[in-house]
Amino acid sequence: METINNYINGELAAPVSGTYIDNIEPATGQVFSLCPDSDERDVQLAYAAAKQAYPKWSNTPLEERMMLLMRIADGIEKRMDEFVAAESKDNGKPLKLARAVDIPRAVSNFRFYASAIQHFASESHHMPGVGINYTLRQSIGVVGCISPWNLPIYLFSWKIAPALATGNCVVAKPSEITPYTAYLLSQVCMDAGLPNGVLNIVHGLGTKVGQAIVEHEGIKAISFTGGTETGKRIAATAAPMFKKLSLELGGKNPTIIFADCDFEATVKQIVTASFSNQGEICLCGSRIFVEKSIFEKFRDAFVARVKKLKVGDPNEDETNLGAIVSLAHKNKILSYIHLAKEEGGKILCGGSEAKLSGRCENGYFVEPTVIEGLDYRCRTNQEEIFGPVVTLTPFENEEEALMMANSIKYGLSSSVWTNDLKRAHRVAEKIEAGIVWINSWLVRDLRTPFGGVKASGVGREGGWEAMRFFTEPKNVFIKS
Ligand code: TXE
Repeated sequence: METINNYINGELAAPVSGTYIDNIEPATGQVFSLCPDSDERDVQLAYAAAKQAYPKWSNTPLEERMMLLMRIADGIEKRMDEFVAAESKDNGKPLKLARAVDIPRAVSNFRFYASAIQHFASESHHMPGVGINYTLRQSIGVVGCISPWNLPIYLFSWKIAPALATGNCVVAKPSEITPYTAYLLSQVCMDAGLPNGVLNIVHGLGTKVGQAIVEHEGIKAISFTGGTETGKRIAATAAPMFKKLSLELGGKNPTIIFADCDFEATVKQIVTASFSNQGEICLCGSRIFVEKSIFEKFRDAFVARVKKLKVGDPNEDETNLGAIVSLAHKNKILSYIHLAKEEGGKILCGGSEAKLSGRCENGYFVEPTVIEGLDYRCRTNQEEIFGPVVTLTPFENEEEALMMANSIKYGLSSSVWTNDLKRAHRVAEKIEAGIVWINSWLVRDLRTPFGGVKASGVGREGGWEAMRFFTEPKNVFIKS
């Protein structure tokens, strides 16, 4: 069985404890590799290596940093098949999704920030007759990057790439549930010639490794993506230590469909927006609000399409939904379907786990589930399920749609479907979310700010936002 190792000071290393956690393939329920069960001792080694590497790395010419990040991107691309297979095996997502989305986006994360550092500018403010202020944007030092299991290498690289580009050294922790592609990344970094200690990857549990990173006095900034409860815990630890924090947390995103939408195209895209990656994307739309005049027509067309989705072996081409990431998460999703029934919801399709045969007979699969008849205030409609479960709710008019959409503690993303341009702008302005897609979903422009409001987090990733997060502004005034 393959054993994953930490990547510390440029080398692969066993955890100090010598113990490992089973890494399970969710499609089969079988252990396929072992993940280090690291602890604060490994974090300390990683920190020491990062601290030592920092003076040189932060003074490395931008062009050299750029070349190294480009080489990492090339290295992932060269091993595309391996990354795709590992991402799918670790997470349960269809192989074709990992090939179309996760791995290409990880490659472009490195390329984007490699190029961005060449163009990152800082401001100057002239005070006529008095002097000039200019702002230095300097790297922070050693920073921590902690990422989740739903888009493993894609989100991991989205943090690491801007942190390294801006001259920081990194102690990073991928999710213990999906560690494999981060392990492949450490091999790619070694091949690319990334100097020792610049990036360190410590595998293990959130409560041990994650907590140790957050608590470490020398780690000055934390970029985290994961659950809202974990985010709260991290903030409670890091805020009194005055660490810089970027928290990308959960979502319960509204999809608002007006009667004047392009009906067929909308139905098709909403199926994708609801069930991609088994609904395990923080940006998936899980509360679908439909204008009353087309509610029945939409419901029937939507459910007919959802019923055609195939839950299957992630390795098969015709599979639309693969496995749920873990047994615990599958049980959590099923418990919410149970709750929806108790709350008076009517299951229009799905509603239980999917039983597969052969290789996947012990895997964790859930049918895509559509529920109607629930009050927008009930728990099913207010709490993050993070699986292939959506609710349908009719609305009378724009005001009601907005009221229901905003009636929630989360505010990550949203989508609005209409051909009325004025209404699209109006609704986009009033919706309480960090991202609004109009007649589209999951379109990514790496230059734009990404993140949520309310319980969906603080801070932004993407583009210049991430470059600003990973640098400290220092104003210098020169008297004229
Ligand atoms: O995530 P965790 P979990 C949501 C989703 C899911 C719920 C819980 O609703 O059901 O969160 O998922 C590390 N200090 N999202 O429990 O625990 C952990 O090891 C520092 C939304 O699996 O938040 C992992 O690397 N780190 C989300 C990372 O945090 C800690 C994606 C995320 O795991 C830690 C995933 C601690 N005390 C789940 N405890 C999104 N926004 O995309 C854990 N970790």
